Amino acid sequence: TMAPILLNCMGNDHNEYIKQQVHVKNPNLESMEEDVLYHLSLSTKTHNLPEMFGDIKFVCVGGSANRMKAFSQFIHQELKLPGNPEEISDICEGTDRYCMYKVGPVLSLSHGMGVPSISIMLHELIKLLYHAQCRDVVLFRLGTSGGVGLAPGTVVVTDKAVDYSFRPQFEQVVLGKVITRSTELDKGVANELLQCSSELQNIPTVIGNTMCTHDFYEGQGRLDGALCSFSNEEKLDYLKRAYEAGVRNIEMESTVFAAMCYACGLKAAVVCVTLLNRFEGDQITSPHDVLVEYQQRPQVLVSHFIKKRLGKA
Ligand code: R2B
Ligand code: URA
Repeated sequence: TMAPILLNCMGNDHNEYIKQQVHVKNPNLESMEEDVLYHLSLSTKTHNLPEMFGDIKFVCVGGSANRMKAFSQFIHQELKLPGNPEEISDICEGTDRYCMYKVGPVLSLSHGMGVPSISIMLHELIKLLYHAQCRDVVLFRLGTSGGVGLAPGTVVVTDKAVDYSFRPQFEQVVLGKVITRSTELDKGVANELLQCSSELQNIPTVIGNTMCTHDFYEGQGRLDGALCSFSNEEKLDYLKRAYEAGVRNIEMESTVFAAMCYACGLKAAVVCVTLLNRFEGDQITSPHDVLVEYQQRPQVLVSHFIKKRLGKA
C-alpha cells in the first residue's frame, strides 16, 4: 500500500517541477544548433545563459529604458545588495532596441511602446529564460495608463487584460489567418499585490480590467490626435461601455504580455499607474514631478512584493 502513495507523491513532485519550468511552445527550437536573440544582442553560443541568468525569479518589464534602469537601481537599494547601484550595466548594450539590467534574482527590461515592440522582446526573453533553465519565475509589467473613472495616480492591478471589444483575448495574424489566445493572468499574484498595497502608504490600488489598444490617440478614443473620426459623445459612450465591462485603465501591451506568458506557463501580473482620468480629458497635463512620482508607484508596489517573497520586508 506504500508504493502507490510514494509513486503518487513522486508524480506530483515531478508535475510541480515541470510546471515551474519556463516552457517554449515551439519544437523547432530543439533542433537549432544556435539561437540568436537578435534584439537582445545575446546568443546561446556566445553567452552562457544558464550561468548569467539561471537564478532569476522576478522579471520586471516596462516601456521606458530609463525607467527600467531606475527600477534596477531602486530594487538594488531595496534588497540591500552589495555594490554600487550606479554601476549596474546594460546587458543588452550591443543593441539600442531594448535595455536589460540584472540585480540579484531580479531582471529589469524595457519593451518600448505597443504590442509589436513588446512581443518581439517577449519572444526573446522567454527563450532566454528557457535556455537559462530558469524555474519558478514571476513576470510583471510595470507601466503607465489612462484611467477610466479613477483618480490620477491610482495603480491598477489587472484582473483581465481585454481587447478593444472588452474580450479577454489577444488576436494575432499568423500565415494570413487570425488566431486568438487567452489573456489569463495569475489571480494569486494579483491578490498578493493588492495585499501589498494595503501595507504601504500612498499607493492607492484597485484590481480591474485593463484594455489594450494598438494606438494612443484614436485607438484609445482621444479627441486630440492628428486625426479624429468621432464625436465627444461617441468617445464618452465608448469609455462608459468600457467602464461597465470592468475596464479601469487603458494601455498598449497588456493583452500580448498576458497571452504569451500564459501560453508559456509563466505567472504574470500587470501593474500600471493611471496618469489621468479619461472621463475628464485626453491630454496629460500634470507637472513633470507629479508624473515621475506616479510612475514610481508600480515600482514601489512590486518591490514590496519581491521583498516579501524573499523574506526581506
Ligand atoms: C502606456 O504608455 C505608453 C503610451 O504613452 C504605452 O506604452 C503604454 O502602454
Ligand atoms: N498610456 C496609455 O497608453 N494611455 C494613456 O492614456 C496614458 C498612458
